[in-house]
Amino acid sequence: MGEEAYRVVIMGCAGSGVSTLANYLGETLTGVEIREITVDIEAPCKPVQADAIVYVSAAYPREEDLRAVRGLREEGRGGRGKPRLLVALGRADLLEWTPGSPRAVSADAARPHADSAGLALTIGVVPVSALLARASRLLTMSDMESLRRIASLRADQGCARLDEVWWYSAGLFMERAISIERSQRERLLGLLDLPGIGLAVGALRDSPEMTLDEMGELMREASGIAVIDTWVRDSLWDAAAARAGEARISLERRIVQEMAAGRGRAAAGIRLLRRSALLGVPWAAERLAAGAITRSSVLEWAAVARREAASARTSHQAHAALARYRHLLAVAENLMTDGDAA
Ligand SMILES: Nc1nc2c(ncn2[C@@H]2O[C@H](COP(=O)(O)OP(=O)(O)OP(=O)(O)O)[C@@H](O)[C@H]2O)c(=O)[nH]1
Ligand SMILES: [Mg+2]
Repeated sequence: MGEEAYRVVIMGCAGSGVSTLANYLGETLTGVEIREITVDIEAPCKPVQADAIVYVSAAYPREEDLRAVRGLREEGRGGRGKPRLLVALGRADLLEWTPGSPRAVSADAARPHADSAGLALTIGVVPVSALLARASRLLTMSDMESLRRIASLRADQGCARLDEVWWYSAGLFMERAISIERSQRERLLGLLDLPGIGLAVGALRDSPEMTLDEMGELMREASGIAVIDTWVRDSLWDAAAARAGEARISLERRIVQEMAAGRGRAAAGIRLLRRSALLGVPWAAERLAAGAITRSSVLEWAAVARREAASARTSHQAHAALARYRHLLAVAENLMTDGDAA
């Protein structure tokens, strides 16, 4: 098939949370190249080749952030094959966090910060905590055990507040949270940071029966990552649809040439055209769902795409969803001819 890999670029100034988001995407997307770019304070950014770019901004965008986002948008005006851009406000869990109010730990709570960053950058900004998004997948039973142990400390005394002195710094947590092993203190800080630990402990004090899956769900919800997940997948679908369109055009050209060379070769050409339905979806259809790809699963995805097109809020979204719909119908037709693919 000779397809180039799909590429998602994560960009931002040093320390803004680029690697954590890139790691999350690397762990959740297969068959996609994830590339990190650190914005140089001195030099202007070079053009970026990607199917999608997530720019990670600081809460108070710096001159470098403004320059980089402006540059990416100007590049995006360059017509065909333009990369799409989403701006995220990274490390959102830290923004509204105070030790006594664990409930405020969520990307949603950081929305006003994202809005004011968006005003400075003149583009919509999505608050996200890539750390909590990763944690939602990486937490283990023994992490839950440690969190339960911390939660049970004050709950035993009938006091479900989070005013222990260790909530004030990672150093204090390392020094004072001695009800769990030192290595576990270190692991929890790396995995959740203090706001995330506070959120988990608060949740366990409210619901001691909470399961690991439920904790993962809570972290995912608090992380605000769903917006980025959906946006990146939509961008990759758009890229897949665009590549399928291009592949189809070049195949049609070949078929015309073959037909001109003799009718006997036309049938082979038609087979090639049918196969072209699959050319543009090496990433999407095969990897979106676990398990076998059958005609009925492809038709189900097509129905979802059609519904998305009908409820799209922008013409771009509607166009992308329709492209997916047509594409999946073509894939289903191919499966009908060749039998269900395993
Ligand atoms: N609380 C919290 N910490 C985060 C989050 N994302 C990253 N961090 C922490 O912030 C620090 C920097 O994060 P990185 O993801 O390494 O950021 P980066 O932009 O790649 O940084 P450099 O490669 O050093 O320029 C690390 O200590 C991360 O654990 C987040 O969403 N929440
Ligand atoms: Mg990094």
